[in-house]
Amino acid sequence: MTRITLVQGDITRQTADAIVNAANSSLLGGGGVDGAIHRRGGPAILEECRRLRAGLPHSRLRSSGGTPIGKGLPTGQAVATTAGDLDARWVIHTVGPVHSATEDRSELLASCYRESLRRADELGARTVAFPAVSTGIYGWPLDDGARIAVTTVRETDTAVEEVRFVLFDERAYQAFAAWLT
Ligand code: AR6
Repeated sequence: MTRITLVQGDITRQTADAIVNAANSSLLGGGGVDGAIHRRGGPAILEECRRLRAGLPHSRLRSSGGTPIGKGLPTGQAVATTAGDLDARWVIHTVGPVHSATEDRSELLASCYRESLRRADELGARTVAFPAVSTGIYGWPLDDGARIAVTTVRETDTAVEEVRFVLFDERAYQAFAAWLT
């Protein structure tokens, strides 16, 4: 049985086997959790992201000049790297969907949690810290993001013993707590 716990705070201050990053397809960093992880985790994470990126398949999409674009990790998937200077063994980078008012992308958000746990199982991670994927820059409403996070983890068959949601502020913490009662 996977235990689900909640903590309010900065995910880069956590001790866990794996810390999940709310990344983007480029895997080259950004703001929010992603920026914080690369800042505190140091350059080793970005170095490995670059190597991983080089091995990812090119999209068939081409720019007008014929150069492939859209290369990167598809939304809903997850890859693992070193955790650099963070107090963890791995960072699992997952790409959440940008929220859309016209298209239901819930399945992609659920996939982020499932795929991250699958990577965690492959690595043998027993404690995994997650942020509230997509609920920041990607605009997913917090309550719905919390619902998808909690129900997906509950429904996923995994050897991970503790899934810890690390919520940045009181509002996010309460949104998750509401789905755990
Ligand atoms: N610890 C825990 N939670 C945090 C932290 C932190 N240090 N910082 C922010 N949050 P976001 P997204 C919360 O924007 O919505 C990046 O540029 C935040 O309040 O980090 O998936 C990437 O490169 C929110 O609830 O991720 C992508 O381009 C949640 O973490 C894009 O942002 C997620 O916010 C991804 O956007």
